[in-house]
Amino acid sequence: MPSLPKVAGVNDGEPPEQDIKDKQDKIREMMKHAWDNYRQYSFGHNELKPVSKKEHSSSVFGHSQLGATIVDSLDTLYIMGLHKEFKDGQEWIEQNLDFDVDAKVSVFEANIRFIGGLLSAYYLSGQEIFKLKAVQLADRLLPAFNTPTGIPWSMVNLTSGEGGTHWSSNSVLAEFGTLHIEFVHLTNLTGNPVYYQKVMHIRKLLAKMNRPNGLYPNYLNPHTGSWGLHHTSAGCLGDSFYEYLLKAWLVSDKTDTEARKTYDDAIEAIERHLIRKSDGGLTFIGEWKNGYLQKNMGHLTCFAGGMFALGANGSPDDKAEHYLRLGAEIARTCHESYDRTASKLGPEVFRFGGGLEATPMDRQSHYVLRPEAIETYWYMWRLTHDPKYRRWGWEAAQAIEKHCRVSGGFSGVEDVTSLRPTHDDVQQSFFLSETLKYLYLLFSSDDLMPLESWVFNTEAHPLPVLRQGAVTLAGSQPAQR
Ligand code: DMJ
Repeated sequence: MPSLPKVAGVNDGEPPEQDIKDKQDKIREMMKHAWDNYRQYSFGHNELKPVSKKEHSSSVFGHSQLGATIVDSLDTLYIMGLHKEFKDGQEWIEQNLDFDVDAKVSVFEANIRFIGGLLSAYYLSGQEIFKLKAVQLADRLLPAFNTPTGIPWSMVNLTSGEGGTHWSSNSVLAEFGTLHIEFVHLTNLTGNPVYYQKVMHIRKLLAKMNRPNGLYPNYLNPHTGSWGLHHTSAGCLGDSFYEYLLKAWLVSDKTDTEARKTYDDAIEAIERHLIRKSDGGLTFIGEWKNGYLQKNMGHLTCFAGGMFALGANGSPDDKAEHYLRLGAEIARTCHESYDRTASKLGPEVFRFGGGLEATPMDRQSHYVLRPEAIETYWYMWRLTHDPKYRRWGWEAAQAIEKHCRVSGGFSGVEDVTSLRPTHDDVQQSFFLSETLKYLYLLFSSDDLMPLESWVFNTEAHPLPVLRQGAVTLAGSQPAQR
């Protein structure tokens, strides 16, 4: 891995070991506070309302009660050594988790939170129940792929198998493009080729399609197989599609070179059309709409700093240094989006141009406990050991503690520009699965979940690298349609 040039004073002055340990302990305590309150007020429901102290669920889970926070939290609890809490979660799953519910759920969310969470808990703990439940759920998602193109519906009813989309007739790139690493693992674990065939079919279909300006639009019609609006994003609606191209290569022990090539081509086009430098020198990733670049960057897009850095090693034409630097620049921009607000929390969307520099966008100044900036700090820390990433992560942790902590858990806030922001009364399950896990790992040594051995899915659930690729996949062919 290439290293960034050292700037005097930047890589010096790392805090003593005890200080790092204290920070890690503090993050574990935050996890316990989030979990204990969920346990007390909402156990078995999907999420918690930490101010009202009662259950919460969002439309992505349909009208189900599937314990999303339990499944999303298991591996974080395990990694943090919170074994009693892990056991409690495991018992709930053994006794209550039943996917035979008449509810239309998001295929993407079911995959990244539930299948990812269960597989990760299985690999960490070795408990068969998690594998069993992951396979049960995957089999209930399979009817979503019964479309004329094989591009899955966004939503599927877990009992009837009836499919549907969220709001238009299209499926979403970041949704049908974020199934690969979990599905490859499912085939590898079960020997059943069907999961692998489904995701390889999506890949093959995309490879045949025309890409306007080399870009992948965010919407694809699962009936006709044509693109919807020519909007491209490395954030909302696009993000984890790109992430999973890279991670498909990583999880295959770098044998899936087709995935790597597709990733390299995709980010080359993203860089050409979507990435710019602001007047003040901040590198940002905008949104491409019908040939125009909108100079807005979403909090979701902040994950891309980590992705560029993670993909640096193995990039073509000796561009490793370039991508590591690009990752560092995105990390800096996202840090600025936090640092320039009164609360020191980052807004949902921030703007550039016309004198604006990472300025919260109107009506988009909320913070919903998202992980992406911290995720990028963690990857940058692991890949460069520049102590500023630990500093930035700690700043974010302190701001979360100050503005989001309530007696009943942690809540998102309505306006990061306020010194006393109003709470939105939702403790998102990804706060426990991602935000706190990445913070904890930021203050751990590199041998806890080493990047050479684990690939984190887009919900921060670690899956092991399949050494020499997926051996049981050798005879698998793309699905016949
Ligand atoms: C998570 O559910 C996943 O990271 C997903 O890919 C997009 N964003 C949320 C958290 O912000």
